[in-house]
Amino acid sequence: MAGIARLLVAAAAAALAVPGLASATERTLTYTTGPISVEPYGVAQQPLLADSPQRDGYVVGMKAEVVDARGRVQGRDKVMLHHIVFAKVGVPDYTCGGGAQRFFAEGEERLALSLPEGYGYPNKATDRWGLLYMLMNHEPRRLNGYIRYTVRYVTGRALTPVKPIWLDVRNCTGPDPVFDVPGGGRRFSTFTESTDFTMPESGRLVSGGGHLHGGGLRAELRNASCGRSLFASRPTWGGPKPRPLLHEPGPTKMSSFRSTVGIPVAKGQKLRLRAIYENEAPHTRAMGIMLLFLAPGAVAGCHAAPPLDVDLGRPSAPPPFSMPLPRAPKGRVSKATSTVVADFAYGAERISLARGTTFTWRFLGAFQHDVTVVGGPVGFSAPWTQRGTFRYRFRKAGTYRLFCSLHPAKMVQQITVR
Ligand SMILES: [Cu+2]
Repeated sequence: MAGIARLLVAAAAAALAVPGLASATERTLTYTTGPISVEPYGVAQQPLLADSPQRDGYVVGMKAEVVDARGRVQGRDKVMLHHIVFAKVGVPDYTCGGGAQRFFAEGEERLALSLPEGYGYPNKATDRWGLLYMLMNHEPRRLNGYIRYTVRYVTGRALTPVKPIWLDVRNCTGPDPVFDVPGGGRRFSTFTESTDFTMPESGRLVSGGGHLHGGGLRAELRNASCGRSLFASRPTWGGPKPRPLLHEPGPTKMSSFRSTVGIPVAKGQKLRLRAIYENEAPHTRAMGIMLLFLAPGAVAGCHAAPPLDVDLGRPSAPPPFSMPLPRAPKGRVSKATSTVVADFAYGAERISLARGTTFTWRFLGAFQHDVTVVGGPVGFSAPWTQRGTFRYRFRKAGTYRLFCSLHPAKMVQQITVR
């Protein structure tokens, strides 16, 4: 009897729900890219045009993952999703301008997009999407994978439109917006990079989350004009550690917020993003990003933030970490003060220098490479490049372990400074 009553209630609810929403639907659309091939222990990155919904509507949620040919999700022990960034092509970015509006990204922390009820990112059937991926294969065999992304999409109903605000402490600096945390500080010392962005319009921030790399403590959002802290996105650590380690592991989750009311921010006010890292050890090629969604609307003056619905995870301080080189450097010890960076090898892998020496790397490969400290007294790195030189003056004695972050299993170097 109770079962039948429940069925009747469910049927009545369904009948009531249908007429009011005539043609309103939320669908989960799934798209898969063409095959992506990554060499053993290699890194692959490429921009692609990406399939997108073919009807006018609103994106209300999104997530992406790497799958194999049979559709099985490849976990972080197999492939590391450095990042996948989705952008609307031909639309200026909110903070950077240009011809691609960044509206969703996933990194190692796998932060899904999920807007609060009633809000949506407007999308037209004619809009074109692009994606930029950077994947790292953690296995000793070639990865043949695909990026599969799902879009929760609402049609037939007007939602409150949101705009994506991409804040990055190294914003608009190109495809690799990284900075180096030098390390060598006392215990509990921190290193901060920050950026300010002046709001060109008023509205309410209804969703947001951060992106940090290994060593990150928090990504903090402030309204600098009002002297108010708005939100701090905090990292959760843990998960499998693939061997050999090809990069310092990043957070497995970053806390994010949603708010139907939204955090009020007025035109002309300055949003400040601070990426705060621990500075006892070096953390090279670090990032500090926060993606926010703004529902434009009238706001004036300073207001307290409403209570936020926070998906917290299990935040903690980053675990102490010392990165070994993926393989031992080979060859006799060189006292030269320069070396070449060729395709898939540094000219000399073992180097000994006197303190105060300036060392030069000369790039001459057919592919991009870099120089990245993974451990040592000071963290520094060279940008990805194919040509030119990079110089560094070694002021601190000790052993520096370096690799090319794009070819970490092949290109290693150890520099001992006396
Ligand atoms: Cu390289």
